[in-house]
Formats: sequence, C-alpha cells, structure tokens
Amino acid sequence: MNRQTIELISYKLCPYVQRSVITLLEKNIDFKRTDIDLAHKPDWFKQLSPTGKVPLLKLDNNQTIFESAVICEYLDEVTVGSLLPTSPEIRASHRSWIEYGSQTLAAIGRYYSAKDKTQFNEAEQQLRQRFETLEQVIVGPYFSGQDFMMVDAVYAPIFRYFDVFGTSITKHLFSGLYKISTWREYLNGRPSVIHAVDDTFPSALLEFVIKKNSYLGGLLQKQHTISAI
Ligand SMILES: N[C@@H](CCC(=O)N[C@@H](CS)C(=O)NCC(=O)O)C(=O)O
Repeated sequence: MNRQTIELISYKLCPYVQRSVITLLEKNIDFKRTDIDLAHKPDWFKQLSPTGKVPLLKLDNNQTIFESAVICEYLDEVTVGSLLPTSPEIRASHRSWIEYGSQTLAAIGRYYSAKDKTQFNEAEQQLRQRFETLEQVIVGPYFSGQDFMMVDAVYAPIFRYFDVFGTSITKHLFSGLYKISTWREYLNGRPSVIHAVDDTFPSALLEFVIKKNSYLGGLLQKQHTISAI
C-alpha cells in the first residue's frame, strides 16, 4: 500500500504505538512517524486527538483514527492479507487476547511504579499469574502457530519491557514458561518488532523507570551502577 502521507503520531516509549508500528511494517505500509513529548503536548495534537493519547493515525484526507486496536484493525482491513484469523470464533478469541494484552500493560505499569518491596512483590505475582495463564493458550512458536498475527504485534512490546529490565531482575516472572520463552525469541527476531523502536529505546526506558523512584527503579539503578563500574 502506497500512502506516503499516512502519519502516525507517536511517543518513543509507548507500547500502544509499537503495536501500530509493527502492524504498519508487517503490512508494508509507507508512513511517517511523528514523535511528540507527552509531557508537553503540542497544541496541534490537542486539537486533533479527542483522548490526548497516542497513537493517533492521520490519514491523507486529514481524517484521524485513535485507539491502537482500532488503528491496527483499520490498517489490516485496507491492505492485502490479514493478521486476524478468518473464523469469526477464532478472530473473536484473538481480540480477547489482545484485550488481555492491554490489561497486562496496565499490570506492567503497576510493576514498574510499585513504591516498596511489598507492592512490588504483589505486582510481580499478578504479572506472573497473567503469564502463566498465557502460557496455557499459546500454540507456538507464535501465539497461534507458525504465522505472525495481530495478537503477536500486541505482545512484542509487552515482552520488550523485560528484555530491557534484564533477566536477573525478571527471571521469577518467566521461569518454566517455555512457550513464552520461545515466543519471545521469535518476536525479537522479527524485523517489524526490531524496527518498532530506535536504538535509544532501552536507555530511555531505564531512565523513565529510574526517575519514578519506584522499587524497580532502585533495582535497575543499582544494577546499572554495578555494571558501569
Ligand atoms: N487505549 C489507548 C491507550 C493509549 C495510551 O495510553 N497512550 C499513552 C502513552 S503509552 C498516552 O498517550 N498517554 C498520554 C495521556 O494519557 O495523557 C490505545 O490503545 O491507543
């Protein structure tokens, strides 16, 4: 699809943006990415976005589409092939797991924002339960088998957090979850997933979490101080 003027208004660290970028790349859509600073939203963005959130897709007729799940489905519909299954039941099931992915992002927010060890352990346990549940439904190597689907685009940014936080801190979350482990490897080898962020993403994410003064921020700071010595 050759829509030179399609524009994705984005924020560097946003996992919802990443799922949209992965979909754009998987579907070979030309697009322009415009990153904004969410702490200082430009006036033009406030006027365009009903929710004030990214991603926001601006089409060449100036129409805008918001909400990442809707953006991904739109991109899928207007291009050849589909990242959603053909059977209505299985398609609905993928949408359910996409929603589960969005709820998991909220749980990740609680994990990296937890202020003390007790809150952190609780958030870690909740995340672990989510991943155990997911482990039961994955076919492998991708979510539903050999083909990369929209649901895979949703989980790649989820797992990227833990790649950045590192295995020594996050090993309790994934130990013994072999299907997830293989899934992560496949996702990390996918060009669309690799190119959904730039090289500065890991350091920017670490800085973001460390600045939160959270329990995880403290662990990350210690880990990086030690590795810098
Ligand atoms: N449900 C939305 C969530 C998007 C979202 O939460 N975006 C965050 C950045 S990751 C945002 O724009 N936050 C700015 C704000 O809430 O003011 C979607 O799927 O697009």
